[in-house]
Amino acid sequence: MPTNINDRIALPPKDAQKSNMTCHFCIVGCGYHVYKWDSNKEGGRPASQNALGVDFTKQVPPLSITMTKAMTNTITDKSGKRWNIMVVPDKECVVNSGLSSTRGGKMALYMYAHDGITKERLKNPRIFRGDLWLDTDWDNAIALYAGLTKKILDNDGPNGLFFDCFDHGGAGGGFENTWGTGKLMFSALQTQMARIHNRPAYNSECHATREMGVGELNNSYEDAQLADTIFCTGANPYETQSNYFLNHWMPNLSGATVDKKKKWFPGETAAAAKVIIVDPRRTATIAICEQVAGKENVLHLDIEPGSDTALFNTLFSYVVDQSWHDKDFIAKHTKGFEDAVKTNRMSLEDGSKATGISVDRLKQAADWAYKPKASGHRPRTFHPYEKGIIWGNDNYVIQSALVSLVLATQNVGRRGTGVCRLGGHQEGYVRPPYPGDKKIYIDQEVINGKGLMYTLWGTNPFQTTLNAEQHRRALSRRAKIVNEAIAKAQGASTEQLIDVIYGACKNKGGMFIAAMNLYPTTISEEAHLLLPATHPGEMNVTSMNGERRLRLSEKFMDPPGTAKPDCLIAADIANSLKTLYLRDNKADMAKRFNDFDWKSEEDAFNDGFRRAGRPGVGPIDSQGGDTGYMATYALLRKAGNNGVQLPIKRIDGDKLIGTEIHYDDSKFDTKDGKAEFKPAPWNGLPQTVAAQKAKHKYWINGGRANEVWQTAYHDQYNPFVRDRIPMAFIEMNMEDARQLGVNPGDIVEIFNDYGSTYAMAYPLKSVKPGHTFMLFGYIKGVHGDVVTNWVDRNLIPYYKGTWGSIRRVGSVNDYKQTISFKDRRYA
Ligand SMILES: Nc1nc2c(c(=O)[nH]1)N[C@H]1C(S)=C(S)[C@@H](COP(=O)(O)OP(=O)(O)OC[C@H]3O[C@@H](n4cnc5c(=O)[nH]c(N)nc54)[C@H](O)[C@@H]3O)O[C@H]1N2
Ligand SMILES: Nc1nc2c(c(=O)[nH]1)N[C@H]1C(S)=C(S)[C@@H](COP(=O)(O)OP(=O)(O)OC[C@H]3O[C@@H](n4cnc5c(=O)[nH]c(N)nc54)[C@H](O)[C@@H]3O)O[C@H]1N2
Ligand code: SF4
Ligand SMILES: [Mo]
Repeated sequence: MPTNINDRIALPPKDAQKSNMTCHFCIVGCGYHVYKWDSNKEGGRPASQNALGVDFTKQVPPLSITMTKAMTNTITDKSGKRWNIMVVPDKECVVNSGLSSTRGGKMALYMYAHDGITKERLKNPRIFRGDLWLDTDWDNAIALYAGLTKKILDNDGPNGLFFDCFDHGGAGGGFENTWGTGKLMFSALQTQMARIHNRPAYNSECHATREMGVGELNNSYEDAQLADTIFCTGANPYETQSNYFLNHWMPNLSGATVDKKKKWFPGETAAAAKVIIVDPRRTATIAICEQVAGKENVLHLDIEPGSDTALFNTLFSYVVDQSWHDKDFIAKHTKGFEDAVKTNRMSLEDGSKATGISVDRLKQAADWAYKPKASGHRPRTFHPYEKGIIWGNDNYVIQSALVSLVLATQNVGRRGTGVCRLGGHQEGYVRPPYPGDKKIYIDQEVINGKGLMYTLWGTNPFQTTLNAEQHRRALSRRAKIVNEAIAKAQGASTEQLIDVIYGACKNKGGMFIAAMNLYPTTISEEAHLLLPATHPGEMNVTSMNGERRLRLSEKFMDPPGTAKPDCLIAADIANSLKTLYLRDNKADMAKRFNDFDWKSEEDAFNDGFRRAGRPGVGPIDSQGGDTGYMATYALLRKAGNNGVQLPIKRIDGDKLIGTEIHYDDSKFDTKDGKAEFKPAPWNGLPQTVAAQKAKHKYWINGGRANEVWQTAYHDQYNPFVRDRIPMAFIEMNMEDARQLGVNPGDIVEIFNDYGSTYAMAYPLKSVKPGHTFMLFGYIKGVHGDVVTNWVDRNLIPYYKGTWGSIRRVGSVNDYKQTISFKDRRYA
């Protein structure tokens, strides 16, 4: 009998297996160790008797080790053998130095256990036979998927095949999985009808900055420890990039890294960092900064929603007027400065009017960030940003304004500076080029009845897209047409079923929906085929974090049932299509599906990351270009949780040597190496959004909360999260709530011309009148339902910008009794 330990945490014995795992939730990519051992055994308390090497016979000093029940689990392998696992943060990892977070600390709990909270994981392919989900095997499922794909490809061409696919590789990222899916979509099927998991087209989150020659991940986490000022825009890093904030910003704000800074800045004066946070709402991050750095070192610029461009332009103009810009750098290494000075010009008074920030505070921000120091040196100001401006009021123009300000003050390429995305999830982009030359608004195509088959690969647009209600309803209508047809096809062979489905899609406006996922999720309400995927721990997977740190997370357990790595699912589909085309004697078509003969995810890694290379870096060969080919699984295993920062420069013995910071040679990613200023005119709110604002009283801001990971695909089964957040909460102003007759825990409807949704009211003192903040992407209550369909010129949405009306719907007694309505901003 396995020991079922509930009164204590079982310690790993000395001989427990140990492997490395990069946290598969946020971008930060904290290093963890996985211990795995026979569940009949337990390590002893003396240091000599447990694999952690910690002496538990005495009280362990405070904060010397983080270990909770959620960091443990008992799993069962394919043979029925039970194992205990423990997933604990790695002290030696430079990213997190032993810290965990409320998300990463739950990794063990979120590994598959047939009797655990993950028991709903997909174990086998499932097919929806008109009104019921039924299990099937891979041969049957792939025959249907590949057969229907071929029929569409042959009759309608590749653009009948729609994809909504991750660009990071699924949970934990994965160069293996982006490559597998990308090779299938782009070089094999050659469809242009693809969008990315978080936006309605195949495009970039950073068009402007890339065009300006400044890639978005250009420094190291250590630079946040070295900066004089951190100027953070549209992000809430305590809740969304937790250990980057705690392990790298905090020590600088508290003054702990001052001595280290002196080493970096000979002759320069150095003090604890100041921090400027640009966010219309007061966040937990701001509250914590004030505690650690003192209020006098924190400047919260609570700008009017969507007025970031005006702020950056005002600061830019003021800096130039004060002659604080770096004339030498501008002359030698940039172009377009004069144009930007003209177009972006904004006086302090106009800036103050547009942003709602007083002239004094605007000047104070400029002083902190750009005024030369007493020692005569230019301050080192780090400009991190994330979804508040990426999903802000015109992504392209905001980034143009921000990076122009950064270039004028040379706050990139020097240690302690950088203008960087804080990031979302782990990254793992490697794909053949997108086969189209224009961007296509896929959601609109779906709504307009285009396309015949839609594959949702590791995404959930039901909860996360813009204009989500209309999109969901269109999919639902179209899926039901297929259901009706399938239900009537009693006893049909796979070939016959393909004809039936094709007919329903082609002639009746139906759409066949397939999804590769870990769980059934809310997508299963409308999908027809579900294919079970694996996540880190169940496969080997490589990813990089927000400082381009590449690591290998090692497989240590079996996946549930017959679940497969996404890259191998892609290979199954491609190989099946190849066989079908060979059978048809279409050698030219069959050829497109060549080179998917991968036996393992390592083959996909070698084919993609190592051989084909990363876009923008060029083909990988030993002659130069990128040197990613050096990164073998074997070397990455050796490199452990500290991995290597891309791009790799060389190998010393068996050590991969990487790159800490970009542009330290002032050579930027443009043809002539000069960074390019971009004009960024301030235009106010887009028409579509302004129209909602004119009609509806409340700004419906949306975003994340510390304890919830994305669409809550794991969290929804965890009482720790679900009991606290049974449905999406909406923070609102106390007085607004009073006027609406709304009490904490009441259900409210939020609505505008685009849709309507429900949320649980969460009135707070710290929320401004007329403002709200709703948890995004949740299982119950979808913020995207009231997000407009507006996109910028590159089809980037403005998720953060929508206005709506609110009315009280009712109240749920349970919520009132069991949920705390305290402010998450540390008081
Ligand atoms: N706990 C947790 N962490 C996560 C995630 C998660 O689901 N849960 N998801 C990960 C992913 S994929 C991502 S992309 C990141 C996102 O990370 P963040 O961007 O930090 O998170 P958000 O909460 O989406 O938005 C940040 C802030 O933008 C502000 N904002 C809204 N409008 C404006 C505006 O007009 N101007 C400015 N300056 N700010 C504005 C909001 O008030 C909000 O505080 O988080 C990652 N980390
Ligand atoms: N209103 C509003 N909408 C937003 C945003 C916002 O701020 N506001 N933010 C946007 C952003 S930044 C993001 S990142 C998106 C997130 O939107 P999505 O990417 O759609 O959401 P996720 O929950 O990250 O993951 C999607 C699905 O992948 C599955 N999954 C997890 N790991 C794997 C894997 O390894 N393989 C496979 N096949 N499946 C896997 C999960 O079960 C889940 O169903 O939402 C976007 N939408
Ligand atoms: S900060 Fe991010 S990467 Fe680190 S443990 Fe938390 S969720 Fe994981
Ligand atoms: Mo994201």
